[in-house]
Amino acid sequence: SDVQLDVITIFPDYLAPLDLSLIGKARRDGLIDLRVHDLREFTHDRHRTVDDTPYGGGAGMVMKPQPWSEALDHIAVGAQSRPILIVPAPSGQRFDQATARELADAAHLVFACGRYEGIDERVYEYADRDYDVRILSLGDYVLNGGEVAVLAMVEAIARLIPGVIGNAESLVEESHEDGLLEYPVYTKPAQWQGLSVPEVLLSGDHGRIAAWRHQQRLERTADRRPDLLPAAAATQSAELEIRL
Ligand code: 6GU
Repeated sequence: SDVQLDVITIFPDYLAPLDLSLIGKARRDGLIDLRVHDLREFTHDRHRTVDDTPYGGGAGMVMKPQPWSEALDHIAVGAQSRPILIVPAPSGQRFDQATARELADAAHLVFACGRYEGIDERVYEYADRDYDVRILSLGDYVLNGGEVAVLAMVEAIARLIPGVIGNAESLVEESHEDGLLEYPVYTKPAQWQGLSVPEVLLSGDHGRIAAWRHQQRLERTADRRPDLLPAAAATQSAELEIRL
């Protein structure tokens, strides 16, 4: 695999969790080459300025284009293939499991973390020369900057890269892979605090268990995420057609 991931940020410490757990292990094993770049290293003034006031007025500050162009050039020189530039922003297209799957197949992803009111719009046009640019949003709420969104996106993408997760089987039975939410799970003891594990799970009848779990997934999805049901139904009829 050996995928290259670069993150450009003014808060490199925000990305420290990427040293931990499965992603940290994948980096140490050489499956993922992840580098975090401090945008301020690409400034040239004494105060290492990355922002300025917006033309046309308005609230807040805008990220200056110059440090961004130099950081993007630094990463693009000698890139083995045309990288994808991901800019996390609430104004972007939705990042979902299908997006994660698509991006997990890429050889080189670069994440540009914006802060303040955003990045000077010309940076997107400039980046078009060397990058496939994607503006992506986690959902309809506002974070202070792209860093936390990058943590979520990198985790969603990296765990789909072959070798990063030991048990590849655990990937297929998950929420959002076939459009339905997961079934409820239980472990020992069978009785706890006066609460029982559903009898069917103790029956040893694998056919009944599979049917029960599928029914639970349908009920749970209808209850919590009814918006997912049309797409899930489409996936199920497509799977049925393949089997026929
Ligand atoms: Cl991807 N970035 C930021 N800054 N805020 C967000 C977001 C992304 N997704 C939802 N809110």
